[in-house]
Parts: sequence; structure tokens; C-alpha cells
Amino acid sequence: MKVGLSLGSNVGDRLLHLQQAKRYLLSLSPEQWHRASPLYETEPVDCLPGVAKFLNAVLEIEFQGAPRTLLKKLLSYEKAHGRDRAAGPNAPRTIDLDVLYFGECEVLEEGLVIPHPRLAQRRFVLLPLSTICPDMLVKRTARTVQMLLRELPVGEGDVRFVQQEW
Ligand code: PH2
Ligand code: MG
Ligand code: MG
Repeated sequence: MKVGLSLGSNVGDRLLHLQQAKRYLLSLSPEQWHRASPLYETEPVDCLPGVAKFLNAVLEIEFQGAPRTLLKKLLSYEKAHGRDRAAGPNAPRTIDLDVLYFGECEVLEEGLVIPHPRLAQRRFVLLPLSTICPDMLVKRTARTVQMLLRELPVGEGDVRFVQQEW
């Protein structure tokens, strides 16, 4: 299954955190098959005032297990890399790994909703995603990634291109 993942960090060496997570995620994909967006620096969305900006990117890999299996791997990776879940839902984090889509699967379970429930509102996800799959239809929205991006209110969460390779 082709799986879209969002990577974000706003604590410590943000680029290093994203690079290390990328290496791990590629190791889950046969022959490390992947597509990667560029890297962006983004305004925090729905966070407490004054928190540091994020680095965000999106990665598509091939994953051959179940969505739950992948989720468990992501959560244990986050935990092993300094993510403090007790700090609250949108607290600053070393690394956040979210499943955006999982092939054509729709999942609505405790702790796992696919496609990601806030994907359609977030420029820090839609803009990177539009660089790898602008024409992908996002389930439950009847829109493509590109359409969702164009429909975002202006001024919502500034996103600045940093570099192509990371
Ligand atoms: N993640 C959040 C909440 N807000 N804002 C930005 N810019 N980037 C993120 O990755 C992010 C966020 C919850 O996971
Ligand atoms: Mg997140
Ligand atoms: Mg998360």
C-alpha cells in the first residue's frame, strides 16, 4: 500500500530529527521506495502562543502491513526519539509522525483515523503533499489535494520553502 506520512518537529535540532525519521521510515519500505516533498518551515497551528516554528515535510512510502501495525511503529519511534506524550496534544515535540493516507483505506477507530482528520485544513500538510500528489482525491472531501490547498483561507498558517533535499 502507498502510505502518506507527515513529519514535523519544533524542538531541538529539527532538521536532524526529520532526517533521522526519514531514514527510519524508508527502512519500512521495500527497497526504500519513497517520494519526498521538500522541507518547509511553518507557523505553529493550534499551539500555545510563542512556541517555536516547525519544520514539516511529507513522505510517501510503500508499507506492506496493516494500518495499526504502522501506527504502533510510528508511536514507538516517536517515544524512542524524545517525544513526550504527557506534554499534551499540540505541545512542542522532537518528532511527530502522522499517517495522512493509507492506499485507499478508510479507518475510523479509537486513536487512528485515516485519512487524517485535519489534513484538509492544514497548509503545512497540503502544500508539501501537493508537491508529490496534487491530483490525489482525498476521501471524505471529494476534493484533490490541489483543490483543498486552493480553498484554504488566505493567511492560514504561513508555510515557507526551505530546501528541496533533506
Ligand atoms: N502539528 C500539530 C499542531 N500544529 N503546526 C505546524 N506548523 N506543524 C505541525 O506539524 C503541527 C502544527 C499537531 O500535530
Ligand atoms: Mg500531528
Ligand atoms: Mg501525531
